[in-house]
Amino acid sequence: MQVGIIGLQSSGKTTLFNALTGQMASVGDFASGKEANKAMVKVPDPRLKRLAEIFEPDKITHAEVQYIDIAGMTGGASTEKSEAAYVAAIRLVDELAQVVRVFENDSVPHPEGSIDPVRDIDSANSELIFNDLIVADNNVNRLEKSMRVAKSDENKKRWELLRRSCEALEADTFLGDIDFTSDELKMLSGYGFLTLKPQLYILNIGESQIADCQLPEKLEEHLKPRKSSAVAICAKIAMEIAQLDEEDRDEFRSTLGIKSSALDTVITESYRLLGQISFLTGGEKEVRAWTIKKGASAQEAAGAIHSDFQRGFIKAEIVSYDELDKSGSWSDAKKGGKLRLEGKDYTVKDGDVILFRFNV
Ligand SMILES: Nc1nc2c(ncn2[C@@H]2O[C@H](COP(=O)(O)OP(=O)(O)OP(=O)(O)O)[C@@H](O)[C@H]2O)c(=O)[nH]1
Ligand SMILES: [Mg+2]
Repeated sequence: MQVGIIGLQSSGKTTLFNALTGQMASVGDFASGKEANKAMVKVPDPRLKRLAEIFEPDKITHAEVQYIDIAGMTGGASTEKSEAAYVAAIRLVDELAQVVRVFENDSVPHPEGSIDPVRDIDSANSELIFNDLIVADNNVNRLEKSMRVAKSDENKKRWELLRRSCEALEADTFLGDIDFTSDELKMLSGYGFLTLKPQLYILNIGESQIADCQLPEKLEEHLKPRKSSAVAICAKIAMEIAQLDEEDRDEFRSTLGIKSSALDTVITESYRLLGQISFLTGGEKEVRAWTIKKGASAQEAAGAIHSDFQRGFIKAEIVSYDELDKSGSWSDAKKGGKLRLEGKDYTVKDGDVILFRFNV
């Protein structure tokens, strides 16, 4: 899973990137046109630690998320080249995290001269809409050309769908706000539309706002489209905490009244927005968390591990994490009747610990 960190100039993107990844990419200097910062992050999951006590494996493998800090959305200060590279990079991600400046800091000038989160969200979102409109419009034109030579039902359907998308975008509507059918979504999936991606707004609040962060009502109502949600984080403090030794982090957080780490907050919300859940596997070799779409079947979950598991799927032995935790071992869970045998159509739940039986 890839999350692209976007937002206006000096909103705190790189600071947030460092907070999430523990890296020390340089912040503060105008970074437009530079290479994107990229890092893989282990998804925190306390269940793995407990599973390791139970299975005593050689290694523990966390699910991973890649964060990409993409410089370039600058409200006018970018070059055409950096703009193109920027858009190409964000078309590939699964989800957008838009950093919105709420913090006041006189030594960091705001490109528009004042702090106004609603205006900034509007401005960043219009860039997304504008870029999608170009793509939709170009493809409408291309289809019209090819339909002059050969008319096909498929092309006609596609043309109508893209026309409808253009109209929506022209009316400032995110494509994610339109009730497309699953067939239509499939047809649209190849274009990398930015406004179709789930978006997490990260309100970058100041140090003095941590304890009592009331988001302005206007902002709440503004947090659309539907496939979006928002969290408030002080990126600067979160970055400082991420640089501390692990054992000091919790203490520092509780002194400041911060409930959970920036990474926990962002990842939990990212998973929820994307409709992702984790299932777990355990054995002598490895204890591991895997990411799948909510609603995935046991057979699809098997495919997340290996295509052989999916093809040769026979059945899945499943115990919920909570039951396994209580039982203390796989065999005790079995003795206690907590182990279930499920077929390929079983819908996997978050925290299911699964042993796949397969035959290839
Ligand atoms: N006071 C305060 N300053 C912050 C906060 N977050 C970021 N800053 C400061 O704002 C400046 C810009 O932060 P960056 O993380 O470089 O912002 P950016 O969005 O990556 O900027 P560009 O890549 O240049 O577009 C830095 O000096 C940060 O220290 C915050 O929560 N509070
Ligand atoms: Mg930056």
